[in-house]
Amino acid sequence: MSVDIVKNTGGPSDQIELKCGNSTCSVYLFGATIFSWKPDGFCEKLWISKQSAMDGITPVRGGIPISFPQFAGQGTLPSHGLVRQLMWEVQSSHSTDSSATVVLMLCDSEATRKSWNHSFALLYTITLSKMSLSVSLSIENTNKVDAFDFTTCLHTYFKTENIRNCAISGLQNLSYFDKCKQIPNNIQTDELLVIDDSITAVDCGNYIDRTYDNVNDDTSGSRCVSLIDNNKDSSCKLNLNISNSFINTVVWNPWIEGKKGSKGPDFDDDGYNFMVCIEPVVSTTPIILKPMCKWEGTKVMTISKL
Ligand code: TA6
Repeated sequence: MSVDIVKNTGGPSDQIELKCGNSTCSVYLFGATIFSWKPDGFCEKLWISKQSAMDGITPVRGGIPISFPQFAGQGTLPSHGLVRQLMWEVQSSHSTDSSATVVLMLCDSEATRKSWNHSFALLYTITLSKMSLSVSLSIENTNKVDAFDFTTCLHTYFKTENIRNCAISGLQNLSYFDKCKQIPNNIQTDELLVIDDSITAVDCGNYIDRTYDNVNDDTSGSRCVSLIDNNKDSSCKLNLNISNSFINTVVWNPWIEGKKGSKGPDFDDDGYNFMVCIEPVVSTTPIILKPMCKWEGTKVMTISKL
């Protein structure tokens, strides 16, 4: 198993290559954005827009960008906060017989304090095993006096051959805020969420943008949401084990109009066919982090054949 740093890649930054047997995972230091995950025997599992600027300034459109200290437009900062467009550093790396791990780090700087005047240290631990990819975000308030609050997200874009042939399980009976229609307190009655042409786009143009409230399973400390991909070439089941510290799950697909043309110049016009975002999020109730305290959220993605 190995962890390599590849310099001058032509992408937005140097990148980290994790290898575990025939499974691979690639990460840009820019935004600590994981942009490729190819588990042994499967095709690429993360979607990247062909229009993504990759200029080291604009957040990568696809993969797994990180939102912090603000989820989406819930505040005065740019959409999804500050850290998906900053350069992270490698803090450490190691490998064992069955996994390869890199820990990336980002602390506050003069630039971040100009927009958000707080002290923080983020550690992002990425571990590739043969059939799984684990990501863990630790957020520390490094100020000895002041608390801060934050929202956050691991904005995961999954790739599929055709979204119409996919289903998402693990959301039944959960309440959700419908961000497209701005309607709170909906309940998902269906066991499976299928994203297809049967629901027409609503006014805001987004087809589906739901923020689910999770029901904590106190016995295990986590919950499972699954993406079942019934396509021929991308066929698989992806189990997402998400720690309860992420109090929300977001499902997003902009569909035809949501990110077309000037609404999303870095989003392929036909991209909605090939992606869905399933995101562990803290959105509805910000976390208040006391001085010198830490918060941690983890997602383990495990793949299997259908
Ligand atoms: O997580 C879903 C969401 O907040 C959507 O509302 C949508 O706007 C999306 O993220 C993308 O945001 P971005 O700032 O990357 O265009």
